[in-house]
Amino acid sequence: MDFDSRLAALRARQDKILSEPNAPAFDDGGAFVRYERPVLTRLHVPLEWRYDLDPATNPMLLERLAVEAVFNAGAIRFGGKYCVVARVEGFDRKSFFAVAESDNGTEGFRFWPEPIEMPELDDPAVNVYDMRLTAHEDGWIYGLFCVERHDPSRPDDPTAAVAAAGIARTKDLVKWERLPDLESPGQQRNVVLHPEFVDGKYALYTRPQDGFIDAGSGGGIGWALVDDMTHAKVGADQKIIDARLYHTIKEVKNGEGPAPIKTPKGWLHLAHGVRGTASGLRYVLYMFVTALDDPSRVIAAPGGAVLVPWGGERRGDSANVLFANGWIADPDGRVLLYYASSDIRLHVAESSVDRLLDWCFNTPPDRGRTALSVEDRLALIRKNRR
Ligand code: M1P
Repeated sequence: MDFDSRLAALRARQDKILSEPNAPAFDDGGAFVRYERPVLTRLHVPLEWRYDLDPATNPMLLERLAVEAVFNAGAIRFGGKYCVVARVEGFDRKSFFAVAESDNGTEGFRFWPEPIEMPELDDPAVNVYDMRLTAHEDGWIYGLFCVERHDPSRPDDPTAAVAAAGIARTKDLVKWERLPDLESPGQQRNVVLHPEFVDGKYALYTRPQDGFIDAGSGGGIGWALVDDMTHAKVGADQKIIDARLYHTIKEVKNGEGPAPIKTPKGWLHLAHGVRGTASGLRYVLYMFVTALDDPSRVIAAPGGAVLVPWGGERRGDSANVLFANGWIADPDGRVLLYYASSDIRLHVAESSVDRLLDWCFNTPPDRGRTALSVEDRLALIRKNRR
């Protein structure tokens, strides 16, 4: 195939993908309704980002900077559009951030012309990913994300990494002011900024961890107040507000998803829980609600997951993973959740604040033992048989 025919074929395939409609699928769980197609994949990434389109320097039109995955996206309503800041990962394993927008939030996502140029610190990160966006009441949009570096204490081990929380802020999603990384006594990932001041301070959901992958003694989702986001610092006294627990969906680790949504009945949270299986770690999504007068106090903790990887979602770069760090609540109460499957593609699922509150307050909690779980199920069956 010559250059022009190959380019025409690539453009035709991408135009088709970008214009495909998306529709809700039937979902027997009902808390969220998944949409049929992913909203972003590697094939949505503009050709200009991947190919040298000059026939003189790339006569065979080979892909020069291939992209493997588009996933784990922060989300925000901005300029009348539904915007996500996606994690885009090249074949070189380096991730970067890129904004894509849609008119209705469920289809037609298109990347802005260029990826985000995130300023570096004096100690540059080797990789950055999983941005949580928070429109804070101080007027800034904050992006908190994982920064990964080679572990300086183990220079001879090429697999040794350390994770910290990177912090940047913006007014337009284009120009970002990079702030110092969160100072923390241990490693951190999945750090999220609460959208309001609490006792006059910034409030962070944290995820203390001993190792790069292992939470170790890190007990779960933590909480800490911070005076100043331009020099954010947490101590070892982060309060664990949602603990890891034996024989639950969050036995190995957990982490806050997007910034919580404020509702009349409390702050709605979405998080991921991880357990070990014979085929590796399994990531599912779960929810909880915290009090309006104290966002660190859990007032509803439905048992189990709200979404688990199923069907084709199980296939990807890291199989059996659902991960979410972005959602958008519309003024009419509609909630769009942007969740990624198996570290490779981004999907959308729809719900509403009322539906999620119903699910959170009326799903029985995990009472910790199989006998109690049978008790709950029998109560349900017998109520239905009356
Ligand atoms: O591969 C699954 C996820 O693993 C990490 O998340 P966590 O530390 O919460 O387990 C992150 O690398 C995340 O990006 C990835 O999706």
